[in-house]
Amino acid sequence: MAFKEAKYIWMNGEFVPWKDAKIHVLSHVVHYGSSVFEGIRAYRTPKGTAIFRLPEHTKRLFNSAKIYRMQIPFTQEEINEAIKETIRKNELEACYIRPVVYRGYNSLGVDPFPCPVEVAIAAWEWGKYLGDEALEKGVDVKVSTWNRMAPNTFPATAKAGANYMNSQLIKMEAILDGYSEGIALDINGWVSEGSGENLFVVIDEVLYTPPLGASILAGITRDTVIRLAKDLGYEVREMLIPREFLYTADEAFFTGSAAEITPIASVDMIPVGEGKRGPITKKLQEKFFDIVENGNDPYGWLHYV
Ligand code: PPE
Repeated sequence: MAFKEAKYIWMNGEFVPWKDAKIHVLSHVVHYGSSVFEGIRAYRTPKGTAIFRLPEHTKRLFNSAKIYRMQIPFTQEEINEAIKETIRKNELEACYIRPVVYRGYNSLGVDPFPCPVEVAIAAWEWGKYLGDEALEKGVDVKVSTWNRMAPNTFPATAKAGANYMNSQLIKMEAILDGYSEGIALDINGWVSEGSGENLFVVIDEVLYTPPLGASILAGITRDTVIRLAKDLGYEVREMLIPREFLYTADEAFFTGSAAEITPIASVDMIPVGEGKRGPITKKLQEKFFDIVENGNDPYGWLHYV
């Protein structure tokens, strides 16, 4: 999906034209993967453009940076404001927002400390992550032959660029094998997550999702769905999920800022439930989209630009 380019990108406190938002090829990040980032959506609501759970995303960005000893030269409030300003400056309504913090240009060698920590914020219009029909029909996925990274190797709760080398292995294998997405197991064989999504299964009206200890990103959409499901009266269990639950579940779905709530129709060619979006998945989607698109937000999750 080629970019739908916007006009400006915020770089270290200033707006530069989209085409000029460049870094040197010898920047530390290019060689050693030294970046952390966020993926956030803004929605068009009757009361104007609103960013979904902005402070939570910015906080996670700062935590990711903290884990990697990157000192962000801005406050969280400044980044929140810069994100809003990026949307205004580009005159965007519904859009995807990508803040990235990276080690820039000074010298090479693994030691990152001599390289400056830089920040960029881009926003652009981005359609449905797993295809236009995915939200209604669901996607066909496979369990990846690649595992998610082991604990104490690449910290999974840091949203670091380098983690996405593992995600790319999962995603490329899935695509080349004819699937939309892959589900990775952790190194102990428990269900972990998709290449860019968290995962839930529904069995007998109970929702199950892997715990943070299963090498997952602490997804903000995951947190959102847990809250919505509980408020709808469903039980939610965060627990280690055996692979075979994917085959016997009544329903399964992915969550993510980009993927939103995407039903899983089949896993390894075995239909999940009836092989289409299930009723609880649909109910959760309706609740979610009523908040982000109609602005019915009792949770205070929308931040108007
Ligand atoms: N796990 C992974 C590995 C992941 O990348 C994401 C988001 C999630 C879980 C869900 O987290 P959250 O967005 O907070 O609910 N993936 C982002 C990047 C996707 C991409 O292709 O780039 C996203 O959804 O923005």
